[in-house]
Amino acid sequence: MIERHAALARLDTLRLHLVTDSALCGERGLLAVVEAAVRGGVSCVQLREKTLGTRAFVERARQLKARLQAHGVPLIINDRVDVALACGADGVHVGQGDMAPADVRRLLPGALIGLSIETLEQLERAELEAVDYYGISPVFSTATKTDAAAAVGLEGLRVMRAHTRRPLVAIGGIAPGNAQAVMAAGADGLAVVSALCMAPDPAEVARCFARQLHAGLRERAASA
Ligand code: TZP
Ligand code: MG
Repeated sequence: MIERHAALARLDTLRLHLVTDSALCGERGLLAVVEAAVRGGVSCVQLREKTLGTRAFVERARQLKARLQAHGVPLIINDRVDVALACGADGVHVGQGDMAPADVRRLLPGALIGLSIETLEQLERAELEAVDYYGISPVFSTATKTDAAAAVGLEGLRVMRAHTRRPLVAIGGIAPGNAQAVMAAGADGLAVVSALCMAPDPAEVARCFARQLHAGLRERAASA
């Protein structure tokens, strides 16, 4: 029973990720966008910095960790286990070419570990690894990640759902208009970059995502 409660708590955490892109946040800055998105219901934040030097990355991660801790929202670091260790992050998200999940687990035994999955073969291999959730990537085409793989679409997501019991977090082209369909197709959570970072009102857009996401979960439960 305790394990089931832990699993449910983890699902709540994974529901709505804000994945950051500081350039897309514009002049108001990353922290203001994060604060607003958290007010609107974002359940975790993944700090993704592709160009920042290591020292600046750690400083930003520490700052963000302090803000998020005050709201009880976990911080996940994209790619960089060293940065996660330095700032005391709650998790790490790695891609297929990053540190292997088993090594991340050795370095950060208690961390939430996410792994990007682009194909069914990758998913089948990952089932043997110590991973907490899969980032299904990309579900739709996106201009935000220029080297993203081919989009798997809703059908690809359904196929992946049928192959694993692990939580699936959909990323790539996720917007309020498709959030319900993505959840109904089998996602357990949504990870969003541009629709939140570029939103004039990130709190309102996060609320909208939360409504659509729960509608998708109800739709899935009704058809089960
Ligand atoms: N990984 C796969 S797609 C993507 C990442 C980081 C970018 C998603 O950005 P957006 O703006 O939500 O489509
Ligand atoms: Mg990566």
